[in-house]
Amino acid sequence: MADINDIKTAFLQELASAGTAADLQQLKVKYLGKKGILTAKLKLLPTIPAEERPVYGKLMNELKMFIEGEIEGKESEIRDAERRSKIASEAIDITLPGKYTKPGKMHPISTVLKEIIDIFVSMGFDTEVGPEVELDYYNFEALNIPKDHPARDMQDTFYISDDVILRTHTSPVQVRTMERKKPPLRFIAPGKVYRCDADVSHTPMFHQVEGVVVDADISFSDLKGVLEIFVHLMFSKDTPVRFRPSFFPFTEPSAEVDIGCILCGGAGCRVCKGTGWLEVLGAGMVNPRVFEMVGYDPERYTGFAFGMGVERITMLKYSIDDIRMYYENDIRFLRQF
Ligand code: 2NL
Repeated sequence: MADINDIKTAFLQELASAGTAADLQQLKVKYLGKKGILTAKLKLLPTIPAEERPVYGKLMNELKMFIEGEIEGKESEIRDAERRSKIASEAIDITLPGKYTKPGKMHPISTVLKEIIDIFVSMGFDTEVGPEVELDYYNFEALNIPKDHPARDMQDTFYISDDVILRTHTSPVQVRTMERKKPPLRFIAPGKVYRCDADVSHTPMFHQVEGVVVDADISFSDLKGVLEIFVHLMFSKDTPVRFRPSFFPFTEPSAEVDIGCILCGGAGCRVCKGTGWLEVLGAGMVNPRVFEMVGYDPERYTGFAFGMGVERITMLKYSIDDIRMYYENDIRFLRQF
């Protein structure tokens, strides 16, 4: 009987110092295994006097169950501790501040270009695009721009070869589209254009939107109506608009479109150079020579066309006084819009 207590005491001591699952496994083998201490004791049962056997057997059984229970209890204790330490080591501090990624922004030119396109689309215009590297024919010849015109000078145009250039306006898109499609037509041609020029008011690449409407009986009053609506949607509906006579080889008659200065309200300031007016568009009735070049009958069709610089419109809308800021990609400039 004393044996049983000794075994129990020894077991409890060893259990107390067991710290890992492996330690427990060893204990299990040592006490309960086939060659374990309890098994060895049970094997001695037949040598015990018959009257003591049931009591001894019962105590041995209780000890076995006790050891099994203790080991199981310790096992789940170790499992819990392991789980807790795993969770603790993998813990994420959700109170740490995140890494801030500055969101991107639309470039002011893109914003205004989109606004211009949206306004014309709302008036039923389609959008057409074409090549930026263009034939002299589409950029000049078909637009009735004569060989000795200053725009054709090496000083003003980027030449790739004698007859290949970087387009200086988006008009060649209109010529190409008119060659492809028959009237009635109503579309704009937005895009990049190139001129050999660089100072406070010129960059070698800039953006234009040109538009054209062709049908039987299109008149100058159609031109005035559409461009007035454009100005009122682009700036504000009480912006004054005026048409001044002008000249372009591809339109006749031609006009410059001015709006009342949006900075001084017409009183006269530095931006409008004291005139109270700002030039925002060029326009006119399509020259019959252009219709002939694209194979339209000038007796049957008339049309109006217009063109504007996106950088200039953006400059006026956001009061930007140096056009070169657009393409320096200075984040302090871009972040303002
Ligand atoms: C301006 C003036 C203009 C056009 C562009 C055009 C195109 C064809 C036929 C006739 Cl295919 N005209 N375009 C007409 C008048 C003015 O642009 O100041 N642009 C920035």
